[in-house]
Amino acid sequence: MADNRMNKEQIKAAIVAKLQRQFGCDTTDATDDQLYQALAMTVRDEVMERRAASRGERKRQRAKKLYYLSAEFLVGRTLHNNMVSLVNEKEYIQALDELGIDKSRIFEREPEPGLGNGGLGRLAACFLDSLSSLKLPAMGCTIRYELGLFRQHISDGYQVELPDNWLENGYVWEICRANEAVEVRFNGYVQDYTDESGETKYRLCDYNAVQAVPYDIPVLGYDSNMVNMLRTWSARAAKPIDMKEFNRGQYIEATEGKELVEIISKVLYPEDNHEKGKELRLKQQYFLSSASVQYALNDFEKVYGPNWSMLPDKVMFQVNDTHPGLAIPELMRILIDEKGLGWEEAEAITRRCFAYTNHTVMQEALERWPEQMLRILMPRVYMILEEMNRRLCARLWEIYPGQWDRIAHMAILAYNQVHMANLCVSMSSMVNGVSQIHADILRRTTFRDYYQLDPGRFLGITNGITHRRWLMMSNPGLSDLIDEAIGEAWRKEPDRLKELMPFADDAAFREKFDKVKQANKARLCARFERIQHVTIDPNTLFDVQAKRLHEYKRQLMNILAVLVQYNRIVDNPNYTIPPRTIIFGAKASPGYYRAKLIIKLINSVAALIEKHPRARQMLHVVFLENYCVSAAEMLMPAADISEQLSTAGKEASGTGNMKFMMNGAVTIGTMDGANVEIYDAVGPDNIYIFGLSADEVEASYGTYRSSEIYETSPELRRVLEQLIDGTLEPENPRMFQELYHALLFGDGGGMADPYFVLKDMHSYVHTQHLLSHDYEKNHGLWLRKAIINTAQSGIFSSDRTIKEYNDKIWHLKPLILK
Ligand code: 26W
Repeated sequence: MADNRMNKEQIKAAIVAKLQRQFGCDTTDATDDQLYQALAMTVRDEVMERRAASRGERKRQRAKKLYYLSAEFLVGRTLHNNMVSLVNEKEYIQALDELGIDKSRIFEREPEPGLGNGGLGRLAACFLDSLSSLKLPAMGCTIRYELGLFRQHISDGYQVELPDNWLENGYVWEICRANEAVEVRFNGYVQDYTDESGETKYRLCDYNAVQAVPYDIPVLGYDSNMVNMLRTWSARAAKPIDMKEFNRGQYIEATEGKELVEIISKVLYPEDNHEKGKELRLKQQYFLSSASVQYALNDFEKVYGPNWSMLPDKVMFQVNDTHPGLAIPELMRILIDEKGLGWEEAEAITRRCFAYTNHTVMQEALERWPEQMLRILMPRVYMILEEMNRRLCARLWEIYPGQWDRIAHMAILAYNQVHMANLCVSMSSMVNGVSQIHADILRRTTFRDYYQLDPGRFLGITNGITHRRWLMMSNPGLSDLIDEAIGEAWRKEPDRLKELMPFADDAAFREKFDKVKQANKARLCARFERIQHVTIDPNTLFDVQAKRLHEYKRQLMNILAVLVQYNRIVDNPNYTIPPRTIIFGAKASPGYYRAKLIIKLINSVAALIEKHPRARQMLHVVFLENYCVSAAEMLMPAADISEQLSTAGKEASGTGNMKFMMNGAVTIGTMDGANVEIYDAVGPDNIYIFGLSADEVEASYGTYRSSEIYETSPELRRVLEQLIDGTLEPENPRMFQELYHALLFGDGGGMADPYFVLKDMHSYVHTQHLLSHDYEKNHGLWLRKAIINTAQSGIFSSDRTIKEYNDKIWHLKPLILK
């Protein structure tokens, strides 16, 4: 690419100039925040210059554009990442050094936009990074939540939620595009009328209008001039405030309406994999869908005019789970009501423009809205859904006459509910799962009826992560070592990490790899010291489970296995294990009582171990507060072991597993999600697999009795009893009774231990034992495993994932840029 990036001297001059002009100060008297702002503005200037170049080119080349619609985009911090993408990171770092500025301290001043809960949102952010790096024209669309996912504080072992006011001090990376605001209409009623040509048309009357104001965040591709935008929509009252009332002295009344409207983009819902059917959430979903589709059509019309039949050749919408699924009827509505197309024509266009990704098979996460709610909130969209459903059911009736149950199961509207997954599956050109096992389950179970009708539309595209953020940026030590061994080509072609394979047997390389890991562990220890005032011994095995807290992810199994080890140590003075630090990072949804209790349990077990002089030499449990993207960036490079314990068949893919692997952690896990692909990539000697397979889980539902395990295993019985006998909380022995009960008896008619914690426990403890043994007995061989994990991680780059989406679904052409 054109070498138009700044050198060290230019960077220094630019930073000094920004400090002077923005804040009237210099490097000696600037605060850390001012230094951050000055540096960020300098980098932003470089990014925006490239933006100007790529924007014009997309239009000139009449390139097809992807809209990646997602209720969440967990982008993380941007400054350092942009330095990496500009490829003059080293010049920046040197410039900062020479100006006497501590780079890590400055990076930490950047607020992290927490616009997502977990995997789904982080995936969207990795995808945008890859789209830009591959020069594919795209726009991410989401909501500019004023409050992101809550900040987690641990107090007395309990999770406490604090607001995440990330916009409080302004956000350098966003640009308000007020001129591209659109109006989203809620409520009202539908009126039919006859147009000039005598046709019946529909319009919405007496609606409530909300302004959707876009704020764009640029996403720069690696070593390229390509910039795509992440568009975040903010809700604003259509008319600012009622001035007449204001003048009459009714100050409060005049602002009331405004607050009601602007609440739409106020807060991100913190439920992950659990749907509660809240009206405000539905409003958010339609707000995002409508604003994004309106913008896409405006943008199309500017270049191609009202040639709507061309739309599928120029515009594609990827629906990231069902949350933005109302974009489908919204496109139909605009094409029919506003652009004058007939139903058939609009439907054919719409089908070709949409594709849908499913991210979960958890029943409680499948979105269903009460029909009544849609009828009131978005009456015209509801009418369109009714007509879609009528046509769908008529077609199904032809194929399956008399099969009411099957048709109801496939319908968009059934039993007074809108079934979002059926809407997305029935109206999309392609439907994909996010790992091979997940796609199989979708075909065989979740969407079985649809699959039988039309198997060609169902795909599995295994998730990926951007190796730029998750290796190059977060693990510079390892990245440099890789360069030294195999050159730099892997940075653009991550599959070439494979060239590291011979180095797995090279003693000198192993030693250097070990040194890097050790340094990363020391870096993490320093962070714990500084932020949580916890001292960790870096010379222990770092065993990490970091992900949202959910019963199916089985953090409970992990902590109960720790308790098993504790008992063995306490019971037998000769029992030893290689010293381990077990690190948990997990946020629980604020309303998910049991998940929060598991956090408390983890902290209680941690405290119990601390009290035992010998146990604490071998086991140290620590809870990393407020797990988020920037915490993950420190955590992944420091891990020796990656815990991926989900009940087989439940984790759609997992992406944390890939980040750990890429940074040379060895996985202990079930054959679930993308663990299966990791297993295929590294081979059985370089991963620790345990537990039931997905098929075995499926087959065990009717017959599994956790109480049998309780009766036959004294060791497991003991840890279960410790949940209720005061061992953990002498003041309140009943504290964990609910967990005990759920494992042994089930709740509210449900089965006992529905996630097979006790069933898999034996296999898990045994496999941990083998792992400990391997780690201790032959460290060289352990390093070999770790290196092979990094070497085989190239296929998990999201560049590979995006290429697959593009080949099979989107068919975008890379822009040709200088
Ligand atoms: C409506 C409530 C709700 C909220 C979030 C339902 C479902 C979700 C998400 C789909 C949950 C999620 O983040 N799923 C994760 O998606 C990742 C990216 O594909 C996968 O790697 C994870 O396995 C999956 O749990």
